[in-house]
Formats: sequence, C-alpha cells, structure tokens
Amino acid sequence: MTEAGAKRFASHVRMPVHNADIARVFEEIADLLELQEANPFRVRAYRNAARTLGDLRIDVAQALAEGKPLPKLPGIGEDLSAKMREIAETGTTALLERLRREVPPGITGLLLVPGLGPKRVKHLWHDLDVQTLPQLQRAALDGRIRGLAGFGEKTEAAILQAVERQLTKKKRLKLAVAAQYAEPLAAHLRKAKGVRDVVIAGSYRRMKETVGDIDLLVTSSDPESAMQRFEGYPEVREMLARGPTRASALLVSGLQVDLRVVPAESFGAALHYFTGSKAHNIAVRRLGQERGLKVNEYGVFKAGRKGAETRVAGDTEESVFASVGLPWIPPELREDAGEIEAARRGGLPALVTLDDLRGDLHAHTKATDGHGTLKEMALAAKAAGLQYLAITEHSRRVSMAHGLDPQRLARQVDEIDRLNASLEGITVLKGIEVDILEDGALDLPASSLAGLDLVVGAVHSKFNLTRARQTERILKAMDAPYFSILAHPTGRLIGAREPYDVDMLKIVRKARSRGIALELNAHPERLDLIDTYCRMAKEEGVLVAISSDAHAAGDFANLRYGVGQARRGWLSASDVLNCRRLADLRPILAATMDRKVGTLRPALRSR
Ligand code: DGT
Ligand code: CA
Ligand code: CA
Repeated sequence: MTEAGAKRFASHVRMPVHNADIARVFEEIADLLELQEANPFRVRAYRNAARTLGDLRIDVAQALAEGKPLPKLPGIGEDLSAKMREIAETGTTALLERLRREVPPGITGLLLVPGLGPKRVKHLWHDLDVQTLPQLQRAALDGRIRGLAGFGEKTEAAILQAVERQLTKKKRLKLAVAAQYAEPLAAHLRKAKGVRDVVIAGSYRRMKETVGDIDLLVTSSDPESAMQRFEGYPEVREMLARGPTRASALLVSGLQVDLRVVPAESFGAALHYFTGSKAHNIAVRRLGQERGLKVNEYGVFKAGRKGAETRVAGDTEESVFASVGLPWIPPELREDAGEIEAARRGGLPALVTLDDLRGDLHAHTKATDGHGTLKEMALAAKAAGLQYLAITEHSRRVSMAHGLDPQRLARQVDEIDRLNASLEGITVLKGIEVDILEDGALDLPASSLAGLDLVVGAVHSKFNLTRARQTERILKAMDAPYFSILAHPTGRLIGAREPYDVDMLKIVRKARSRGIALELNAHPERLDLIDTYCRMAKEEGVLVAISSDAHAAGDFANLRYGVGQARRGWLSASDVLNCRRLADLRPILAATMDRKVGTLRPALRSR
C-alpha cells in the first residue's frame, strides 16, 4: 500500500461494509471455532447466519446507518445481531480477532483450499505441523499426507492439485458478490458533474460467473470531476494508477477497479472494447482489417490519403458492429465461440430474458431448510412476476436439511392443495427434490412420488465416485418411473467444490430419451449447468429449467443470474422449460411422471 493509501485507509472512521463482508466474517468464525472443536451447534449457528446474510436483499450496514430496524432474521438472535452491528461498524468483531490470534497466521489460508475443511486442516496442523500453503504443498509432494487417518493417496493427490491451483490463482469474485461492490460504485459515479453514462463493462457485463476485476466506463463532458469522484469513493483503499481519463484502484474488499472516461462520440467503441472478451475483440478487429478499417477503443477509422483517418463509427455499439457488417451481438455471447459466424449468417439466437420466465420449478420452505412459509414463498414468487412455483423440498436422506419422509410429504401435498384453493395469480406445484442415492435409486418410494406434479432429482452425496460409476448412478435414477428434472447436474460450488466427474453427453442424451429437463440452478454459488452444457442440451434438443432453488422470499432475485448463464449458453425462451405457460407445462411434466421403467418417451422439445 502507498503511504497516501495507508493514510486514507487509517483515516476512515466508518468503512462501508457489505453483507458479503459480514457473511465472510461469520464463515471465518465458524471455521476457526470448528478448528478449536467448539460446540457444533455454535459453529452451525454462524454458518447459517452467513448463509442468511448471503441471501438477504437489504444492505445491513446501510440500514443500520440509516437507523432502520433490521427485519427479524431466521436463526439470528440477540448475540449474532450485536455481532452484525459490530461488523457493520468496524469491519470485524472482537471474537474473530481473538480466534485469529489463537491459531498460526497461515491456517486461515489453508481453510481456503477447496476440499480442506476445518477437520482436515486440524489433522494437518496437529499431526504434520503444516501451517502454511507452501508447507502443505511440500507435505503432499513428499507423500506424508496419505498416511494420516482418513486421508489416503487419492486425497493427497487432490490436495496437491488444489493447493497448486490456490498458489497460482488470481482471486476471482462470484458475479453476485462483485455486483454488491460494483453497483454502489457505479451509482456513486453517476452523481459526478457532467456524466452521461456509467456502465460496468468487462466480464461483468458478459455475465461471467466470476469476475477478475471491474471495468467501469464513463462518458462525461467533465472527465476530471468523474476522476475525482472515483478517487474520493470511501471504499478506495489505494490508487494504483491515475491519469486524466483513466485510473485503477484497489478497493477495501480487495477488488480492483479499472476506470475509463471517454467522450460521447467514443462511447460505443469503448464499450465494445472494454466489454470484451479479448478473443471476441480480436476477431472483430480482424473483420475490420479485411475491410480496410481500424477498430479500437476510440472508434472505427478508415485510412485516407497521406495517413489521414476518418472516423466511420464509434458512438454506439451498433455502429461498431455495423461497420464490420454485423448486427449487434449480445454481450453474453461475446466469447469468440461462434457468435461472429452466427451473426454474419443472421443466425444469432433471440436470447431468453428474465421477463420470459413464467415460473420457477425448484424452491424450499420452512418445512425443510428454507426460511419462508408456503404462502410467503408463493406470494414472493407472484411478486417476482411468476405464475407458478414448484415447492421441492429435500427428501429424508438429506437429514441436515430435515428432509421429508413419505408422511410429511403427503401432509405438504394437502397443504398445497388448500393453499391453491385460496391463492390468486399464482399456482403452487407439488414437487420434491428427491435424493439420488449412491446406487442410483431414489430416496422415496414410487408410491410417494405418484401424487406429485413433478420430481426433481439431485445428487447430494458421494461426489467422488469414478466417472463411470457417477454417470451410471445418475442415468439409473433418470430411468425411474417418476423423474422430471435433474437438479444442479454437476454439483459444483463455484470456487469451493469442483464438479463431480460425469459424462454429460450421456446424461443429456438420456434426458432426451426420457423427456427429462436439466436444471440450470440460479443460485450464485452454483450456476450449474455451466454455459457450454446449456449449449449441449440445446443442440441435443433437451429443455433447461432455470430454477432459483429459493430458500427465502428474496431468493427469486437470483433468477437473473440463472438467465445470464442461460444467455451465455445461447438459450432462447423456447429452450427453457419454465418459459412455458402453465397449461403447456403440465403435459410436459405429466409425461415424466408414471412411466414404465425403460419406456422411451418422445423428446420434450416442441419447437
Ligand atoms: P476478468 O476481469 O478477468 O473477469 O475478464 P475481463 O474480460 O473483464 O478482462 P479485463 O478486465 O482484463 O479486460 C476488460 C476488457 O478489455 C476485455 O474483456 C477486453 C479488453 N481488453 C483487455 N486487454 C485487451 C487486449 O490486449 N486486446 C484487446 N483486443 N482487448 C483487450
Ligand atoms: Ca474485468
Ligand atoms: Ca480490467
């Protein structure tokens, strides 16, 4: 940090703290408590609180600063509320600081290695005296880890891979977390004198699931005012570079922001350039060269006599694309993954939008690990503009979530019938997120599934099976008489858990033959299916369900991230199951319920 930066840092009485920051503090407390073998209920309380915060729509620190009362949050009692307040005001809490002092400083870094939880870290630390990432790498290379109880050779190899990735990787933020930092900054800049546009470009605009840094583009008649407003943003920890129209800063959160101020006539060219991707830009520039045009961030130029140049485009993105003979290409497609050829032959898909979604086919309530009642969830879905909502609780095998057994499921079905009789403008569908057991059987008997509108099947355990066995397990489940949608098909958690190893093409083809849809889970930590598998599903004629997996009323807002990922996967409304009207959805779902085992069904797809 520069001296000026340090001064700025120290002079801040109140640093803006976002929900993600508070959640991170709670997660770290939970990890450190677990490391110290604290009471598991206490550990769980902090983890649940972190999750609740992650899903919360209001900004806690801001609400507190404005003197607004916080809503009653599930699982957050007086003690945690007080800590939330403390973190909102100071960025940390005395408890965390104390816990940190009680472990060696490198230990927290070990906890960040995917696959290493507090239990394993504790073993590594106590049994091998491993306290830092390099020590962990050394221990794995020397083959010392495999001998520990509960580790083995495979685990050692996985740890080595994870630690090497961790040591080399640049930290990337999940899109939804980046949004928490980038959007308030953009709003702050919009108030600068002379500003016309403020756009968050780069991977953020392309809706990539993680972003490396934030690229802000501003058009203004008074660049200096915009620059000063940027420098004065309270969350700026350090200015890394500062010129008259461009700057880079490191925020307190560790996020880097690149800012560019351009005149209005360059807006389109700069927006195109800074949206990227780099590969897409290079391909467009090459198209320009074929036409004797120079395409850069200032505009599109034609070379004249004696080196003179005339500007032929650049004020809008449309003008830039038009100058190279293309229609405007949506940012989510700009990866040089075939979008330029498609645009040239007029074959760009009409991408699905949030407005196209008519319902949601995966949600939980208080009956299991959700926070809302049936009615609250239904009304929240309606308020989010949806016409139907499927309630799909966990099944009994997922005991952490208090999954439903046949009796409780039957009771919920009755409850939904009663609720539907009293609701208007929204229909609640009866579903289940049934666990796929290790052998591919479903966690509930067919007799329990028979009365439902849909069955969502999901893997929640045994992530480490071999590719062959994992694939076989899922294919077998999809052959069950009742199976409508395969939930979060690869099981990955962004930055935390790798996808399990499966042959996705086989699964997609099974889905096609059984009329099953694949889920695109819109939770910001999942976004599973990934974009390339969305494209695969589309090409094979399999429908995708963009599902919130809502656990609280506010979670329907996550659908926008699912839609972003679907757009990156080239999906149109016709490729998305829950863009169907309820009347059109019902027969599609009905065809997935009560089949004879092994019966082939025509594909879902009806173009
Ligand atoms: P990120 O930040 O890693 O998530 O990914 P991006 O795509 O936001 O990349 P970033 O921030 O390095 O640059 C923003 C955009 O600027 C990028 O998408 C395309 C453009 N850009 C950056 N460097 C180059 C370059 O060397 N050539 C071209 N043509 N464009 C570039
Ligand atoms: Ca970027
Ligand atoms: Ca950048």
